[in-house]
Amino acid sequence: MKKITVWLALVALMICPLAAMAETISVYNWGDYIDPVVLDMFEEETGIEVIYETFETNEDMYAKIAMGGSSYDIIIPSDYMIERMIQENLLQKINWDNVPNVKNINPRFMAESYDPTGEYAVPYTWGTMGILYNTETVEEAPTSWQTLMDETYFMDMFMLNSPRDTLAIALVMCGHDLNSTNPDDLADAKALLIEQKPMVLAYVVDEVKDKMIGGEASVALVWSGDATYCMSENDALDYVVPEEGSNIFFDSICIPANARNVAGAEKFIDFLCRADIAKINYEYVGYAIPNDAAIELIGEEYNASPVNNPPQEVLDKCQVFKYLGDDTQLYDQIWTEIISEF
Ligand code: SPD
Repeated sequence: MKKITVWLALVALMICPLAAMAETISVYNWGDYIDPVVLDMFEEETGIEVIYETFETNEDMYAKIAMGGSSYDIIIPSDYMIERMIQENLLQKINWDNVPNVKNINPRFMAESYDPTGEYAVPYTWGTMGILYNTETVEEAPTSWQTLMDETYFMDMFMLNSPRDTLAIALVMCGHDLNSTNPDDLADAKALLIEQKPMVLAYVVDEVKDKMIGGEASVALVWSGDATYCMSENDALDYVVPEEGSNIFFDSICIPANARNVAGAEKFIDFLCRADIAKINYEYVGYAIPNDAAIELIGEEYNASPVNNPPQEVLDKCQVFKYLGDDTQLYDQIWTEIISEF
């Protein structure tokens, strides 16, 4: 018995320091934005353990990183937030020598306006904002954002609990630019969202999917990838980008300036850019991807999706969000007032 105890103690001593030294990377991503199988495969292939956390909006993610108390090796922000984080030195340049699979990314997605030199961000997904609607309860397919002000859908609609997105659509509904920083435009958008608020069942992010699939409301403001997922689960659901135009977004993989395991982060980015992995991930996440090699593997099924392949005339009416500098505070303040208004 004594011998066994000594052996166990020796084995524990040998294992513990090794466990303490095990390589890890910490990943901070949107909810429902990676196939868990992909994380398992990465851990198995590389021996690097992934510590995974999620956020719901760019603003939540930014607040956590800018506060400085936490360190992540990988984050996946959207365009305007990448622009902000580059300006505030919160991101580091990527060493492309360590990410050979970046060759799979279509060059037209690289060096977008938010990362003009193409040094900080690896495009991961892209999409539009639009209206997801239930064809069983919505008589005519919506064509305008004004559907979201239609009293027919009183307490029968969901809006995004995301300041930049929801305010942008309110700006468009008021006939203003979705990147406007004019206080009068924003006052119009605020008034419209306050008028709309009694009709809104809830301001939600990822929860919108189960709720719309379950038929809890007729219409919802959603991102296209979530619409794709919902439509695959409930045949009665359809998606439209209204005729007034919308936002087109690009979510990209970045390495924060204070990352602890840059080499591990680069391996992870390279893994995500691999065609077979990007295909697996696309099939789970549902968002349009910039990875040409993966799209080729997916085949016809990819091009068949009108949600992820909007016609050029729709894309022509969509704009990318810009970082708005100090005016961002005005957005935050207005959003807080809308959400707390009774
Ligand atoms: N389930 C999370 C989806 C994340 C989509 N990002 C959208 C960014 C819009 N600015």
